[in-house]
Amino acid sequence: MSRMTLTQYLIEQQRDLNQITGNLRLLLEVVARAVKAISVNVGKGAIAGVLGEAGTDNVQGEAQKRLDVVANEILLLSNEWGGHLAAMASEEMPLPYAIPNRYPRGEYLLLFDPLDGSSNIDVNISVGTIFSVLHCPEGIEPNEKAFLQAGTQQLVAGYALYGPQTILVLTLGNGVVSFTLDREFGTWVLTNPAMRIPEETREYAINASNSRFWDPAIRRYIDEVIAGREGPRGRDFNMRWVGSMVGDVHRLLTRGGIFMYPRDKRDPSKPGRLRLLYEANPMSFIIEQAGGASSTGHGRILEVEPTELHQRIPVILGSSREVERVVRYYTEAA
Ligand code: AHM
Ligand code: MG
Repeated sequence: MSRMTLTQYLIEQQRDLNQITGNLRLLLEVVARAVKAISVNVGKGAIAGVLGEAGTDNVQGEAQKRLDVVANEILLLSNEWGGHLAAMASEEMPLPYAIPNRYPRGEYLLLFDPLDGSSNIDVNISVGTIFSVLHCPEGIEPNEKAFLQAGTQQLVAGYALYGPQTILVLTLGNGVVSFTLDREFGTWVLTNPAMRIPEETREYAINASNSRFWDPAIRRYIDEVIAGREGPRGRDFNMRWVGSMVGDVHRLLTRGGIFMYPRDKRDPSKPGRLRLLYEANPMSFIIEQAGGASSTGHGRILEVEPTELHQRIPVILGSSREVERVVRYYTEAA
């Protein structure tokens, strides 16, 4: 097996392929180091006293877990002093975090969901970190507005999955690669140089307890896959739902499938559960770079022009043929 490390990979991407700038490379090194620290905390769990509720709510009114707060702090403190960033935005903070004046200000914006799958923390099921890097337009104050860029503008997207192995999946816009953390040496080792989503799939992921709120197109798709061999699809499907988007997306990248957190009619102010800027966009960038597709049901997620930092969006992503089918059902229903 290749022993190429993340550092070597990033240097190659900068020096030989001109895919990233030196500053972006250093920024990614810092993010990868922060992720390692989060992984250590996740792994210690009760020993480090990081399980349970933090006793606070985030801007979306969700109860924060201790590890949500710890992971957010780790990302902020690791990244604020390097000089590569203009500001950071997080699921756990109402407003962007401007780089303190005592540090130099750089040209990039970092967005993250510090700990995705929070409801799985206390039950020892895989959780992760999702992140995205944007350019901060010159002369623009790095306030909320600076972050409101379509997903197509992302320079880098990635996620870490804290599972039996700690894995870092990354796209710089030229395919998707993944690294496994060698816990003995503390290095990220390239373990998949070209992740591709299989086109054909027999697996789907959706929280079916919401089915009474779904759009007709989603109902039709799910009814058909559940009907299996006897139904219009003519084959049996299998269902999986980790409850951590990172875990579900990683399964799609490994063996194909479709993941949906669609629009539902519960609360018109929340058109979907997942957040556009630090969940849907980075994951959509990765999925598309791996040959898959990602849609709201009505259009490509990456082309949505954001209006709010914590905006929510319906998400349908995975193997392209399945995603296209759901989109077709939406068109037919209209
Ligand atoms: P979080 O960032 O607060 O953890 O919320 C996002 C998570 C996703 O990881 C996952 O796909 C979804 O919420 C699970 O939702 P549900 O609890 O409805 O199954
Ligand atoms: Mg999340």
